[in-house]
Amino acid sequence: MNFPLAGLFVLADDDPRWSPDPVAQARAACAGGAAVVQLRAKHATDRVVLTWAREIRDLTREAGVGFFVNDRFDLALLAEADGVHLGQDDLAPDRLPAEARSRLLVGRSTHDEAELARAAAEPVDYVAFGPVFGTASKDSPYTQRGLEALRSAAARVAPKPMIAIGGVGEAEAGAVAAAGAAGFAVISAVAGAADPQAATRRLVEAFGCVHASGTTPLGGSR
Ligand code: 3NM
Repeated sequence: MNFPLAGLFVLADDDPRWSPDPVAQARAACAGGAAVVQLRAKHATDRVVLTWAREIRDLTREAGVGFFVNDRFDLALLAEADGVHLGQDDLAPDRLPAEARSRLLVGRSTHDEAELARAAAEPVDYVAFGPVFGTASKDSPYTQRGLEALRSAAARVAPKPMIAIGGVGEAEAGAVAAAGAAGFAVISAVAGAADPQAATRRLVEAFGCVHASGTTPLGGSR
């Protein structure tokens, strides 16, 4: 597996508000040129999540797209995902068992200065920061952080890649790239789009245009 920890991360989300299910979201993301798909399942049973994860593993592998499972290293291992994305309420990255640490890349969510400082020192491969523009897709206690906070967050965790999250759409992608994010993660901009594949492609283009003209995204591969 070789993919950048940069560019567009599409969260395949199981909230019932979305009409495509997570596997359909992931399929559209792959066809539209996403770098990474993250399965974010907050509603389904483990058994269903593992079935989705295995299907998404197959189609991301086929497309050369990275695959992360949110929150759960055990399901990530069982599905042979590339990585696990850990929120602040999940296990701390240094508590993962050795097998998970050797087989999985690790992403970490952050929302404030203290979490950024910890994440910079943690054994993680990329850091997400948000909500940059606020979000309606998650019950978040945090106010919108804004582009200046994103810029200093990216500098704070460098050389780890910074992934912006929260309210990022086609109109915001260029500004997020200009603020120094290596990539960005979305739910509603793809899951809520009339045509998720076309929306993915437009997001990739909107972000890539800025990087092509200047900054190089920090990337990782394994
Ligand atoms: N995490 P949308 S915001 C899953 O700030 C998630 O940590 C966030 O969805 C954070 O692209 C968020 O629809 C939801 O705003 C992102």
